[in-house]
Amino acid sequence: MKKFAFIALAYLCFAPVRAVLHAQQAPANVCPRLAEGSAVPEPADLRSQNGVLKVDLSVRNSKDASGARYCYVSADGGVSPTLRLHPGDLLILNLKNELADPTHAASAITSAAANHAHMHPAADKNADACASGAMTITSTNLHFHGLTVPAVCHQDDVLKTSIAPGDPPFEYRFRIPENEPPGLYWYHPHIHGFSKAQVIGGASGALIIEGIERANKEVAGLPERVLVIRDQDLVNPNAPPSKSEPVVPKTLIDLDGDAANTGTGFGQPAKDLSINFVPVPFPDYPPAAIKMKPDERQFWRVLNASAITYLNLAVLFKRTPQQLGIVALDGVPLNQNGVADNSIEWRDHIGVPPGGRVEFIVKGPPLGVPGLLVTRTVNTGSGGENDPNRAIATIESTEDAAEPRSTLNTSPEPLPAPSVPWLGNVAPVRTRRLYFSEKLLDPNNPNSATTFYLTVDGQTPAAFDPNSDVPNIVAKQGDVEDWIIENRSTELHAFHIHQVHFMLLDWFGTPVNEPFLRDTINVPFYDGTTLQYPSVKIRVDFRDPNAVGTFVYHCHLLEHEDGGMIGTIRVEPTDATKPAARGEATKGSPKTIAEAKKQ
Ligand SMILES: [Cu+2]
Repeated sequence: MKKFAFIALAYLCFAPVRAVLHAQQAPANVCPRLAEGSAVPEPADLRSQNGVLKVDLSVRNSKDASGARYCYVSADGGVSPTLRLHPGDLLILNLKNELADPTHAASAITSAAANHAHMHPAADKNADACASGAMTITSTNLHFHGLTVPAVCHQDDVLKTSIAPGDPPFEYRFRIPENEPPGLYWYHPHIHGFSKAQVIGGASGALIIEGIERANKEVAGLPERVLVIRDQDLVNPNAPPSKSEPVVPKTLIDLDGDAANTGTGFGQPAKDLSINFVPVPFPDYPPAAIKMKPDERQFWRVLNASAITYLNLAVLFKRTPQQLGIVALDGVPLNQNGVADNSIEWRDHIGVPPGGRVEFIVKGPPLGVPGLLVTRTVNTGSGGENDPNRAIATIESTEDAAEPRSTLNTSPEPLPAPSVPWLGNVAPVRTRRLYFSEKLLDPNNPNSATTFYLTVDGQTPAAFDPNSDVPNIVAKQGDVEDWIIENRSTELHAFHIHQVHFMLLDWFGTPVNEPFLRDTINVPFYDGTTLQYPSVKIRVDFRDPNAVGTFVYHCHLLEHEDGGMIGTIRVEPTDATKPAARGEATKGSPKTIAEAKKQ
């Protein structure tokens, strides 16, 4: 559904102008994309050494016929590299903003060179990116999705941190907590009102906390493959659906150009997909190509970095779905509960919401049998976007297939047992209720602009106000809380909370008590027939001292987040975790930039 465009416009108008862009045409290859049908490349890897990963990244964009492209480029030219660190490692990431306004005429897009040479108005040198709060289409910042690092500037604050084009490189500097679960995390911009534009353009990358084979020895020694699935504006928006599809109702397009859910599993998707920047466009979905040795077992780490597209992944041999052995979701091994031993969930399809990750064991097809990675359709509700069935990549079995670059350790030392009781065994101190809702500007026109709300029950629905310092929720460090999140709209939403993970207790009235953690969960849509609005119940973990501070929860469909579906929570320290008293507790996880620099 369409976001309330003038909200974003309002931020543009009120945000201080901190840089004037110099007119210069961007080179076409600023953010390279591969040809349709290409072999799926591995993202570049940047690995920590001696406990430190120091990275210089520039975020860049350019514009071509199919829209604005964004990417991160490292000092050695790697595009949107995978950052690989171990628990306890220090990340020092210098981010240079080289963005230009893509909504401007093409001539206004600046090249990286122009940014370096000309974009330093005197006022910028003193602008404090930590306090700026300026959310514009050319400002940016980073969120380290899934990591339990403090929500403070230079670490994982997204409420005030805003880096303008022309600012000197901005330093992110924090230590990965010693107890961070090994798995797949990711980084992306979180600039309110403009996250969708940047992420759908391709601004995202994977971050891996190494050592998952220490959590689950079943994956020891397996070659690993990182697959980043992104969505992007349609390359062929005017094409009719492929003739090989069943006849489907005429596609409905809402005002912002998204295809409304057809409910058939087919028809024009709202967005195209790409896999490691190999586009797989509508209507023919020419698949990218993966080669594996016959019957080889690999460990696939899949990130749904889409701005609005849900995935429901399956691997087919001929047309038969194969069993995929899920080892971790949302960066956390399934057996992180300290109960299960080498637990693996075998499924023949896996739903992954925008922002979600899934890591699984997959077996390559036997020689001569064609394999296919697909996403099945996701029913997003009558108000949601169309996410049809489509191919993503062929899996060809061949003896001469190159091995992936990385292989997990063959003889891992097991991780220590968790130091806190399993979340499912902790009594919540309270239950809160929240709900998703939407409001049409013109209630009689389903295609009119929509505002998006995520409201604490009892409060008045209001689109997120980035200038408010009053949190929607105040919680206490050390506590565990149950949250019931209801969906009063006719489309699916993906609830995500920063800094912490949660356990799914109940999904649409069915107790599930999942014995593992997530950081993003689908909340089913209201179809007008049930007596109650659909809801999920989650148990949220505020025990980690790194989660102290003010941070956000929101819908991970970035169009919705940008349109107001976001709230703030302040987790207050207990006496034992107040900064002055923390001493030993803060070791290894600095709270301030000054503290980090001392380490
Ligand atoms: Cu949503």
